[in-house]
Amino acid sequence: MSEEKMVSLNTIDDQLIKKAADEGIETMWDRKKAMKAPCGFGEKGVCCRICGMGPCRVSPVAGKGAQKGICGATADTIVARNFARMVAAGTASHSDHARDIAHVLHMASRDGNYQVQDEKKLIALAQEWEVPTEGRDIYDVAHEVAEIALNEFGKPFGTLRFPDRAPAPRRKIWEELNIMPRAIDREIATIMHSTHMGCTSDAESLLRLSMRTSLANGWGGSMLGTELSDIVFGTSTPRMTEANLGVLEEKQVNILLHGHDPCLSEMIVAAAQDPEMIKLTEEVGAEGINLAGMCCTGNEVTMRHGVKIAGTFYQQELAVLTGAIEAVIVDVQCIFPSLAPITDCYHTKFITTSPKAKITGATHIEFNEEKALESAKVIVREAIENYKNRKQDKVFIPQSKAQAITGYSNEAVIKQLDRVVNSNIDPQGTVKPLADVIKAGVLRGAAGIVGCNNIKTKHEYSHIEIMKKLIANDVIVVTTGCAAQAAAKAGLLSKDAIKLAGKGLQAVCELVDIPPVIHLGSCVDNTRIIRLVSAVSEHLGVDNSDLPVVGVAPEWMSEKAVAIGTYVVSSGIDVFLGITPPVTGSPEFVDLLTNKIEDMTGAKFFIDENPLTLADKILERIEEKRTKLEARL
Ligand code: SF4
Ligand code: WCC
Ligand code: FE2
Repeated sequence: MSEEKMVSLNTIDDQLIKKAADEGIETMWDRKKAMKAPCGFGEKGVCCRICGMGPCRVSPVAGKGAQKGICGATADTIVARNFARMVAAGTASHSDHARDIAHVLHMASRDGNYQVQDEKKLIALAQEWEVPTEGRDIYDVAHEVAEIALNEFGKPFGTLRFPDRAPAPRRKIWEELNIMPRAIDREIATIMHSTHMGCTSDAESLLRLSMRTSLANGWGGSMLGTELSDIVFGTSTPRMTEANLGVLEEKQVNILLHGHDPCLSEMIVAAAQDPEMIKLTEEVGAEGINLAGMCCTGNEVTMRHGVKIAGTFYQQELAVLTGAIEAVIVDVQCIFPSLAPITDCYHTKFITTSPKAKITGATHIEFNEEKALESAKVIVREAIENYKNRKQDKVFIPQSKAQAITGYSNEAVIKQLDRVVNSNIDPQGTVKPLADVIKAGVLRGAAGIVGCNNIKTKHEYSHIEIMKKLIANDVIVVTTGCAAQAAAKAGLLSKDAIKLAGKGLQAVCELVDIPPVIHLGSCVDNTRIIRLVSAVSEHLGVDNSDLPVVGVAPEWMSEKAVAIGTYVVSSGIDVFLGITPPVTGSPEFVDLLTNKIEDMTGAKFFIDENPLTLADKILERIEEKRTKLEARL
């Protein structure tokens, strides 16, 4: 197959798609074909279904069809409302995930399934929130911190706590724009209210509401997700792993962990090491239990345990097509409902575990946090017992995998940086070395490349092309989500990739002993990126928008990504999108996102579906920001 025709960068994917065709199994590519051309109205964001008088589809091109909805809403209103609702949904998803982790911290106990793994981080957070720690049992502190965290969702008065962590100039901007986020749930509810029929019609107001809600995600729900996960499950340290479908094992029980919530996957990791489970594995004649992760659950467990990465979002069906998976265990988010019919074609069990994500045709075994390990063992047992049903003639495990280093928390990054600190002169434990090399121009800048896969592009082509181009031009890359897994599969998370970097980045990687593309975790962990950027800004005494740093979502698809992009821009960092969001029906809203928002936040969105020219624009913008920074320092 010629390279352009391949669905992804990986030839193995095309082999598996062919296997699907041979076996008469439908995949997302078949459904994409059946979908034909997407609806032009939906694509431009000008379809409104908000009230029962609709749906109203307005024509973005003047003179052709209806210009206004029945209530008089214009294309600008409809586009802005739809965008705001995407931000609300994304914020809800990340934040509700964090809420579950807060509950788990609240139930943590010394002899329970969930314990405090990072006491230092807990104490630091307790002190930040003025919770007494002296002479107290660590679990009392944990429970009080968890309660405060839970109150961040619905407190009736005041604003959120974490925005206090942002650099002072940034907080001032948020205050002036009146976008300092209040309680997390409140911001989501306000958007749902304001976008109800007959409320806000002004596009700029809708954007400001979206910004405030997105900040309740980035400096609220998501940040809680990261912080509390580190406290309960441990703050990650670098570890070696492998990535791509070749990590599946022919003679072991393969369990695919897919979704987002580490409360479940942490327990599955523990259950898989349980002597009772190991014994059962021997009884069924398997040589062991092989866990493999996908999407953010995959990121969470690879960060903390080095669990291998099976693949990214778009490979979820392909993983099943290997015929070698005993169970796909899912929690929430980014799970295709098609996994039910596709697993039916094999012996694979598809097990849903969350009441928030029940899927027709799946086996639902509800995960009970109160009896977490027991619950996880029931699920793992299902997988082990299913090993005997594997149909050898249907198995095809592609022999493709790459080495990767995962698990860089900000703490781990700073520890690496300490290697180059002369402790006679400078204190350890700061971002100074990073700020110094950016200031000096050894590194031209930094990019956070994050987000999903999207069938609208050749999978992973954009991620990898952009990453390669940036590192070759001395821009260090940090990555999360499925972009991180794409990088892992392409070998960019290994030190072997240092040779692909420019001279400056090469020198930094050698000295600090890191790969040129650094895995910072799951999608909620994008908050690690904004904190790292903020730490560098504070160190240099500037605002985030003065730094030569960018966010990039080359292949985004989820509403969560829209919320992330909006909080990143609201945090003063430009965002480059490789997929056009459904906003083009409103030239006014496009102008707000790609131009006017810069007057408000110092950053804006760039949209370009060609990864090569998108990468050029990123480099250009980084140089522009450098000039601005040099003038300031
Ligand atoms: Fe149509 Fe207005 Fe109702 Fe939307 S809110 S469906 S534009 S009448
Ligand atoms: Ni985050 Fe995107 Fe992956 Fe899902 S797991 S597909 S939101 S990047
Ligand atoms: Fe995710």
